[in-house]
Amino acid sequence: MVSCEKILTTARELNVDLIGLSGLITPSLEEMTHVAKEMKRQGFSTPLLIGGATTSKTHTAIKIAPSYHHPVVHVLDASRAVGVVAQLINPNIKETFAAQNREDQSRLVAAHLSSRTQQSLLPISEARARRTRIDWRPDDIPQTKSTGIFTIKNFALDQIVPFIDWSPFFHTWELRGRFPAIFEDATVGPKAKELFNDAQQLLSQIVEQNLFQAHAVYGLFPANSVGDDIELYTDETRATVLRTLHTLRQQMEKQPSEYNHALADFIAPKDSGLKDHVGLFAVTTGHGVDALAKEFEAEHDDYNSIMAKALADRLAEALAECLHKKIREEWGFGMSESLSNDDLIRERYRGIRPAPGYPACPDHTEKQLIWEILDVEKNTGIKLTESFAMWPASSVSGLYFAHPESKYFAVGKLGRDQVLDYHQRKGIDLPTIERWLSPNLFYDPETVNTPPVSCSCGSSH
Ligand code: B12
Repeated sequence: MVSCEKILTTARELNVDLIGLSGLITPSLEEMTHVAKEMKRQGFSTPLLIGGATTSKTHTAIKIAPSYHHPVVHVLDASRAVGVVAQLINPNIKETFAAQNREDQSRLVAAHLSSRTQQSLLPISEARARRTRIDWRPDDIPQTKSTGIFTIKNFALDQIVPFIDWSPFFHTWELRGRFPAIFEDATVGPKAKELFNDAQQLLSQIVEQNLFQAHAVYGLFPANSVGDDIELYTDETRATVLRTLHTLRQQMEKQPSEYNHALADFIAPKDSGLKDHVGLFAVTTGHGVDALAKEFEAEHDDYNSIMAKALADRLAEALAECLHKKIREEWGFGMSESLSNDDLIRERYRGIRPAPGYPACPDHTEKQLIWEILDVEKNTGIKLTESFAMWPASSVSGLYFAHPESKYFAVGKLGRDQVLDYHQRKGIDLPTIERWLSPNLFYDPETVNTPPVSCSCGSSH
């Protein structure tokens, strides 16, 4: 979320020893390569550290390190940064460390290339022939009470709290374990308890004083699938397409009894004649978080600043869960549910809630459609940045599917045949879509050596 220019200007001004980049979602990966290229162009020699949920040693070796001629080091865990930094700034050992890092990265590149030649993907036509087999029965297609767009401003925070999944809260603080069993852990138990108590105290203050504002917008739309796309209609006559969502299909080779899933498989096909629906949503609990975090920072209280942000993230996920429950009820099939909070956290309910960026729909640009259809910025104040991150950070957006057989899966690697087809379906030029899908591509767009395929967009690629 910080521009390359700002990072590099600040680094020069402060004459820093190292630059560290952190990437939460896929678009950050491309941005990191851009920063590395800029560092080379501007003649930097500062080592570059890479970390964050979406980064990996292999990606760093293949995509980022070749763009910069000084050490680029992937650090899995912030607690290991101290050891790495100590070696990178020690004049006696930094050369040896850098050489070892380069050697490790060459090995990773070689391993990656050889694993790619050993794997193969199904042609997209074959993967489509192996789409999820669903016996489309009218009884499995719930009819909704109401379709359209609904906005909830200032959702009561105390109603969201019971939906919090606390396990990821401990991960933020680098404590591994499931809540509440984590309290019994001999090593991390006492620390976890202390953190939890502090969190409860701050959370009560946030709820009582309404320090965060929670907003949500959601919509249920008449929808049918057409191939790998999902058409949303303006009304139940289904005569006019409102917008089309695009899904990506698994192309990995599987056992004959297994299917190659795409999310579109879970919506009734248009030619089935069944009147299916799909839900879209965006929620935030992030308004007010920066102000509170800054108050703590002004008092040099980093602990509570991080605590405030961690609580806001938990509330955002909890609001998505709470809204999902409400939508299952509006959709009819949720009325008979009697699930505990633990059942909700373990997703023991009918239907799924995939979000653009998650493994079942790795294309972050699909968020743009959600923004346009639900008028998300106007209705909730959540902005979509150029790299499709959401601001405030504590925000979640995604889709709701109701079919009992809908499930989560990972799309995995994509062949060029599917990407060519996808760029046409979305109407986004090929290099742009390849950039967004870069971590999922099974080929290197820069060195693609397959014969040009003539594409019905009019050009040959
Ligand atoms: C918490 C979380 C959230 C929270 C908070 C997000 C935020 N404000 O930061 C909420 C619920 C709001 C959220 C939302 C979303 N999320 Co989320 N989220 C996570 C989750 C579960 C944990 C991330 C986290 O905070 N971990 C704790 C911190 C401490 O760990 P960390 O970030 O990995 O950092 C550690 C190391 O990596 C390292 N490190 C990190 N940076 C750096 C930098 C340097 C220099 C160094 C040395 C080390 C270092 O040190 C840290 C401590 O060890 C991950 C899954 C996961 N298990 O990682 C998904 C995940 C990051 N989210 C994901 C996605 C897709 C999203 C959404 C786009 C979904 C959506 N459509 O709504 C949104 C995006 C939000 C936005 N603002 O744009 C995906 C990203 C996948 C991708 N390829 O893009 C993940 C990986 C889940 C998944 N498996 O698909 N998310």
